[in-house]
Parts: sequence; C-alpha cells; structure tokens
Amino acid sequence: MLVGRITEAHRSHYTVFVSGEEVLATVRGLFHETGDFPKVGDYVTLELLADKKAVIERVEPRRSVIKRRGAEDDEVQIIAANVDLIIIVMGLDGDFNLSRLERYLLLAKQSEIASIVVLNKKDLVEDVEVVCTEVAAVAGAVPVYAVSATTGDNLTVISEHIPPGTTAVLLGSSGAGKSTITNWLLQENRQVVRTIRKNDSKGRHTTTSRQLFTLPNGGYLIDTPGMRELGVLDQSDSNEEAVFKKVTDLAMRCRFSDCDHDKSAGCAIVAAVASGELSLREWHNYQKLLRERVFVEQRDATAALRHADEHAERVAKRNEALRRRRLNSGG
Ligand SMILES: Nc1nc2c(ncn2[C@@H]2O[C@H](COP(=O)(O)OP(=O)(O)OP(=O)(O)O)[C@@H](O)[C@H]2O)c(=O)[nH]1
Ligand SMILES: [Mg+2]
Ligand SMILES: [Zn+2]
Repeated sequence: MLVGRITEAHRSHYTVFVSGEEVLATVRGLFHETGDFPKVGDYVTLELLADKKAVIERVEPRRSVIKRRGAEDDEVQIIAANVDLIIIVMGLDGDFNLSRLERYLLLAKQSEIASIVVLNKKDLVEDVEVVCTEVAAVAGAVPVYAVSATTGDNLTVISEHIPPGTTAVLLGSSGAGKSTITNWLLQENRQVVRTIRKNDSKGRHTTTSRQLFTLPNGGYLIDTPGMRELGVLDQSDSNEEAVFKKVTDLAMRCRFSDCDHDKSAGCAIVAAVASGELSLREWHNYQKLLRERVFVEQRDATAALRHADEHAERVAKRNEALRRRRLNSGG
C-alpha cells in the first residue's frame, strides 16, 4: 500500500500523484456507501495496478478543509483538503469588489486557514498605494500584496508564502488571473488562460476543475475555477445593486441635497435606519460600494486622460509629418 495525493477529482475517477508520477484511480465500493469521496489535496492510501492505474482504499485524516455551501442544493461541499494557505486573488480592474473580498476572508477564517490577499493586475493601476491601504483596512491582519501576473512584478512574494511541503489554494472570480499566477509559479504554461470581457472585466470560466500542482521548490498549489461553480457570488452581486438603489432612492428624500446622511436634520437615511427600513448592514454595504465605485471611476478617468494625451501626441506627430512632407515636396 502506498500513500498518494489527489491532484484532480472527476465524477468517476481521480488523478493521484504517487511515487513521483500521476496515476488514474477509482475508489473502493465502500466510498459509495459513505459518500465521503476523495477531494483535491487529500492524501489517500491506494493499491497500484498495472498501466499507471490504482484503486483508492481510504482517505487519510484531513489536516484542514475549505468548505462552502452549494448554490442550489445548500449542501456543504469541500473545495480542497489539507490546505495551509488561501490566496485570495482579486483583479485591480472591474473585478475589484470589497464586499466580495470580505466574503473570501470570512471563508478563510471559518476554515481556520491562513490567508493572503493578492491584488493582481497592478500594471493597470496608477496609484497602487491608495488601493492597498483601502484593502488593508478590510483585510486587517491578513497581508495584502499588489502584483502583476503578466509582468511578474512582485510575484516572488507569493512563492515565499508557499515553502516546500506546504499547500496553497488560489481562490477568486473568473478572470482575476489565478491561472496566470499558477503558470508563473510553475515556470511553465500548464494552465489555459483566456482574455476577459472588455466591458465588465468578467472572466470566461476558463479553468473548469480544481487541480493540484507541485511547484519547483516542492510546495503545492491548487488552481481553482472562478467562483460561479461555487455559486453564491452572482446572487449577492445583484443584492449589492438592490442595496445601492435602495439607498440612492432614500437619499432623494433627504431635506437637503448636500445631506451628509449623518447628523443632518431631515435626513431620510438616518430616519430609515432608525425605523429599521434600512439595516445598518445595508448602509455600511452601500458606503463600501460607493468607495469602490469612486475608485473605479477615478481609475477610468485617469486612463481616459492618458489616452487623450496619447491621442493628442499622435495627432501632433502626424501634423508635423504632414508639414515636413509638404515642405519637402514644395522645396
Ligand atoms: N493586465 C493584466 N492582465 C492580467 C494579469 N494577470 C492576468 N491577466 C489577464 O487576465 C485574463 C484572465 O486570466 P486567467 O489567469 O485566465 O484568470 P483566471 O482567474 O484563471 O480565470 P478562470 O480560470 O476563468 O477562473 C487573461 O487575459 C490574463 O492575461 C495582470 O497582472 N495584468
Ligand atoms: Mg483559470
Ligand atoms: Zn441624508
């Protein structure tokens, strides 16, 4: 009997890393009785057969598990087992969402697994410091790093968090750059990466199953599909819209148009919170959403200005070229 580690879990078979190679495995009948099937990251005792095939006898006790409630059936599912670090990946593009980040942080806390926040696509942002400070306020003691997976900027900091023998998992929305980070850490293009939708920065759900990789330094990394597979997020994203609308509608009933919604007399929001029509939680969510939107708007405005500058420069160059040509042909 040998002990191996589950690298991929499919409907009826598993890929297991054992004695330096990957084998295809099925499970003993007993698993079908208990329903507790092996999960990615599990250590399993198995019997090797011919042709790189194997049968899994049992799952070794799990050191840790990341659990999540399924979207439709409300059933608890295990995302990964024996994880030492949750790497929460969020893009500094339209993916940026502090409420969602809070939910990931909560997931890590509930799993009792250490986490770090990786703000990816640093190359798209001018004022990274400002964003990091804002995120750090939400993340508390959890370290926050801004990186760029396409330029490699600051990525070594992630590898330092995955010492030999430890296991990290990448969590985050589709398009955040988890697979791009995976490829960089593997120093090899193993995972498929696909461009996001231009209009809303949403990914295309490129990665479709969880997979465990061995890193060059002997650490382990699990790449996961963007959150749609796990449900929850799309639903709460639309809740955010509802909260935003509720508050902006209320604010129109404030007596003064420049109401600070704090101590002002005749404030419809203060009244709504007092009457319970608006919960404090909704109000705080709204404030967070507002900060996010201001951040995204400012960033877009900066980008627009830069484009305008570049455009002006191109026009000036072209005019200069035209003028020269005219001078030349005239002279
Ligand atoms: N500008 C920029 N683009 C990036 C960066 N990292 C990733 N991308 C791009 O973002 C897109 C999505 O990257 P993926 O790595 O496929 O994202 P993912 O998180 O694995 O997405 P799913 O597999 O769908 O969950 C690709 O076009 C990447 O090239 C970055 O640091 N900067
Ligand atoms: Mg991916
Ligand atoms: Zn008000």
